Amino acid sequence: MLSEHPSYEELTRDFSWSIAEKELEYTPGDIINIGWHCSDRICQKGKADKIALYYEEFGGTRKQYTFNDIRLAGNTIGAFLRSQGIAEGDRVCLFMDRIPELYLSFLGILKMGAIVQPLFSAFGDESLFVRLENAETRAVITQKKHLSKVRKIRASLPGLEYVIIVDSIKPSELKPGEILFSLENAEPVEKFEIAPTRAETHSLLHYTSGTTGQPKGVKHVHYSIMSQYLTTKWVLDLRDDDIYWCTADPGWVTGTSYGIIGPWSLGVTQCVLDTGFSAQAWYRFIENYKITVWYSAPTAIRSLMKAGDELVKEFDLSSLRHLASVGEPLNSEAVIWSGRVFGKQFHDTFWQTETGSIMITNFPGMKIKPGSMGKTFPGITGAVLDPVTYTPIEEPGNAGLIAFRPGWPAMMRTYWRNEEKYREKFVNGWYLSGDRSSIDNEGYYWFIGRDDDVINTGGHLVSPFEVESALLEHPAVGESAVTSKPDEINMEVVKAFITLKPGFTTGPDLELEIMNFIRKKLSPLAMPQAVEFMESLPKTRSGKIMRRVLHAREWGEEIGDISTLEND
Ligand code: 6R9
Repeated sequence: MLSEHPSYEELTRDFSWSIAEKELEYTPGDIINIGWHCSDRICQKGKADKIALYYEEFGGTRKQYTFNDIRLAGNTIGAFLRSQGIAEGDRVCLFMDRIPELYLSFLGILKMGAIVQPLFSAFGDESLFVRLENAETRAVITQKKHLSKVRKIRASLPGLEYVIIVDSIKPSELKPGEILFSLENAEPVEKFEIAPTRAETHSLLHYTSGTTGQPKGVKHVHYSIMSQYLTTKWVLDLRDDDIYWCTADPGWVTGTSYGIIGPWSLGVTQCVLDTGFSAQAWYRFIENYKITVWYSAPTAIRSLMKAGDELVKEFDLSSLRHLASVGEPLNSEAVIWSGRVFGKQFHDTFWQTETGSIMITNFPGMKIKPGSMGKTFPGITGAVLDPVTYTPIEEPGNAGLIAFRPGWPAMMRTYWRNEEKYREKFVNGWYLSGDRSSIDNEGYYWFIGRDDDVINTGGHLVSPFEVESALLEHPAVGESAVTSKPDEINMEVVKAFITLKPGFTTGPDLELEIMNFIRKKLSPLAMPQAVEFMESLPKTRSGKIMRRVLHAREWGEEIGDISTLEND
């Protein structure tokens, strides 16, 4: 079984990124464009009539697109944006559900040389506002159903010149400055002049949350395709006849690196299911499309486990050949369970918005150690560092900070207009991931936890700072502290601790009101699953709220040094 894959040693020996350059026929200095590589080039390789995308949505609508269809759609959208006056280097935000236009606009924006800024469509107006303001976004492409959120903030965003709506809206419903663009009614553009983007030309701006300050825009370049192409081929094991399903939304990096660029740069057919989670719907989708390679996340896998083994037996899932997971710790039970019910174990992969591509993984040809993330991808030098000296810990099994030597193609180039925060990520020539793990004597990484207060709920990062700031905007809230609490399915969920302003009284109504306030302003992910009203919050003598005291209490951990606590 294992012999059909090269061994880890073979892959790592003499590794060089020129392997990807050669396969993608790229010579350093040439024009390189992700949009072109994912569509035109595939057509030129004789796959114009191959299906690129099978799409299905909750209501049952199905659509399909060949590689020639996506090439044409990319041209048509690119030409439309150019005709409107959108220029190379402008930030164009995608604010849509997982409809085909999202994927096709992604190609179109890149083809005309602008920068894609994907944002999760469940974001509320506040989450949207801070990211559009920070990026000085010039255009938003959205759907009618999300338009009200854009309208609410538009007056405060003078740089936002274009709001483009891609689905059915009556021209009479449009407000000044809003433009209707229907791909179905547009004249397909056969010949399009691709922008002469180079390796280091800016391609994507993905926002990610840190512990402090506003979310940071992670800058990626067109050359990142080298990493995404090769990791998709070697780690996700995609082959020409595969039918691939990445369950991530392109509002997050997995949904772009491996939900668009990876599979399409290889000319592989992929499927998109635009629904929320439902075990039945997911199994039915795999059965109907005969999905062979499936890339998902631990929270989804745990939810499938909860739905039970019996349900699995109602579907024919024999098409599945390779399974992989990312985003949060994949517990060994989930790996073992998947081996039992699907006959295939999930292969864990570890990476970040900042790394742009998979860094640590269980390769198809490698022994899986359930509970471990696996080993570094060839060409990646990784280590766990001593948190004091920032030098590699040589002793196997000792915990340290996960760090990588920069230099792989998909590494972020900076944080958008925040060079200082970017520089803080490097010490002694190492890029600090912000996560902790140990490495065993065979080079396998064992995840321990994050090294900051960022909450990873169901694989999505939430900044406690962002939630705390939003809470303060509620009229009843005096002070707030946000941390996580354990959760069976999502590993952790957001919990808010609040003191009230004089004149307000605690109660379940207020608790619900506050939860909804955050859901609408930020997103359902950032919404606290619990609100605890307190007389006062634990603070240092200098008045800083001590989140870690609350965190330790929620998790039943030792509180540690609280000698600086003011109100103990
Ligand atoms: C791709 C993506 C990155 C953070 C990362 C870490 C956590 C990702 C993981 C994992 C344990 C894994 N994370 N993969 N934790 N095991 N296999 O998720 O990017 O949204 O930037 O999140 O997610 O904490 O630092 P991003």
